[in-house]
Amino acid sequence: MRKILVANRGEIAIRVMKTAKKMGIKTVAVFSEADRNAPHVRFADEAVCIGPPPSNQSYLLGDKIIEVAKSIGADGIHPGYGFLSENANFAEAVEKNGLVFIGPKSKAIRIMGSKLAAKEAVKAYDIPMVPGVDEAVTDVAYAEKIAKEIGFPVLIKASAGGGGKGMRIVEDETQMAEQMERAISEAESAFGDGAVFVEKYVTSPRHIEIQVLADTHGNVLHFFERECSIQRRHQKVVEEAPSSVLTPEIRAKMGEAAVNVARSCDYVGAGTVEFLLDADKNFYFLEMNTRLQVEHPVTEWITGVDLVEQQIKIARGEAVSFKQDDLKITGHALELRVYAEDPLDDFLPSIGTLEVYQPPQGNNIRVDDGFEEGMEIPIYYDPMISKLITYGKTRSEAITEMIHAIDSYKVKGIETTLPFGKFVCEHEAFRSGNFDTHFVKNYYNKELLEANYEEEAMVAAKLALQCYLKEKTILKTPASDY
Ligand code: MV4
Repeated sequence: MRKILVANRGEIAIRVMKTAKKMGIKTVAVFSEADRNAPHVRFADEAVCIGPPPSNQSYLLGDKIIEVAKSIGADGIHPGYGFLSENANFAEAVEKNGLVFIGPKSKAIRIMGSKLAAKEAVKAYDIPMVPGVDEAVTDVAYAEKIAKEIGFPVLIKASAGGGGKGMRIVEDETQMAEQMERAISEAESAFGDGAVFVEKYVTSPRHIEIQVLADTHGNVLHFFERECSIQRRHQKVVEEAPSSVLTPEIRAKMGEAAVNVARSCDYVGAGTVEFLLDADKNFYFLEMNTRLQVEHPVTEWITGVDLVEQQIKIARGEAVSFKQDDLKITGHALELRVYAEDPLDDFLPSIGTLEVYQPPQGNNIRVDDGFEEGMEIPIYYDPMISKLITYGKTRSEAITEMIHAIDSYKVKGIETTLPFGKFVCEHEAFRSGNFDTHFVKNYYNKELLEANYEEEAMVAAKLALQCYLKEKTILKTPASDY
């Protein structure tokens, strides 16, 4: 593979190109008119404009991107995450045009894109799943019967769903008919597929996912877990590896289950298997994400493996050169997603120009970003401006490092979720590891953040006063006192 086109923008486009360059592979960026001056465009060896700012007129135009790739002589396409990354038709079209899709085969994307198909595929393996039905349900009476068997509360989920869309909690049987109707119509309008199913609702789960890598020679390895329970309205905020609650035994069992999920769909490349962990540490398979995930850097840091490099090698047909037993967890890594959102104003998008933008630096800090000082944040895309990743020998060291990194991250011109990240890192429930997916809802409100600001303002005022008093005594020396 001599030249890779990256069908994405922002931090992930740069992240992929960095590894391609390291491997001596040429890079091609595609960009919308809004991104003409974006860093990912300048970072690439070549760049091609593919259309107007809205993603459905640029970054989502699969056929156009394939045409660009062919005309510029690229042999592979890396989709990053989001956009076309989990579009089975795109993956198929790339291959049909004689190019390599740096990701799984379209078959695996299709199976895992449907939760019901995924459940069906993993049946041949012994994978723990939440009690419930594994077929589409349309009949309210049948749904009620199932719910009574497994016990309320239950959750209605859309088969084609993702990111919490099309999910409905049902507390008791009086709500079943109404919630079924809503879930089905929501699923139909959001995904064009009204298939829903019913599961026992796990009330206080942790969201733990396992990174896997599968090559075309039958090797499937796992790279341990990422803990992603700290999320707000299905948007992850802080991720870490390893999880503070897994024992080596559970970790090994989850890893083995994840490898089997990958085998069940003949997976190739990097993928992530999502699990719920209940309060008694039982784990259940939820779904598989058939892409490189936003939070992959925490796994890279604790394992020392460049996952993009592995993706490219696998796409070239190479076998993964190490064995499961070669992989070890070393230290602890945290990732904070920095969004252009105002945590004091219900996380509304904060639009504007990055008048000051100075990310922190240090041995235990990694910042993956796609912005520079002076740039405007385009309104057309995801509001994530960067990922702040820190490392420590222990979890506590990684947290301390994160707080320092947040403090030295200078951003002016827009509001960001950096102060919110600090709030999480300073919170007792986070520090003790005693939290679940309800952390933000249970513990966060803007008054607490405002109190933090006031405290900081007080410390700053006291320091200023100390300085002033000290200087005053210096100024009182006889020479200047006339
Ligand atoms: C669940 C659940 C509780 N019980 N399934 C949310 C998105 C999708 N990936 C699955 N999700 C959930 N499925 C059962 N049977 C709770 C969630 C859930 C959740 C999962 C992971 C991370 C954050 C979450 C926030 C709310 C609900």
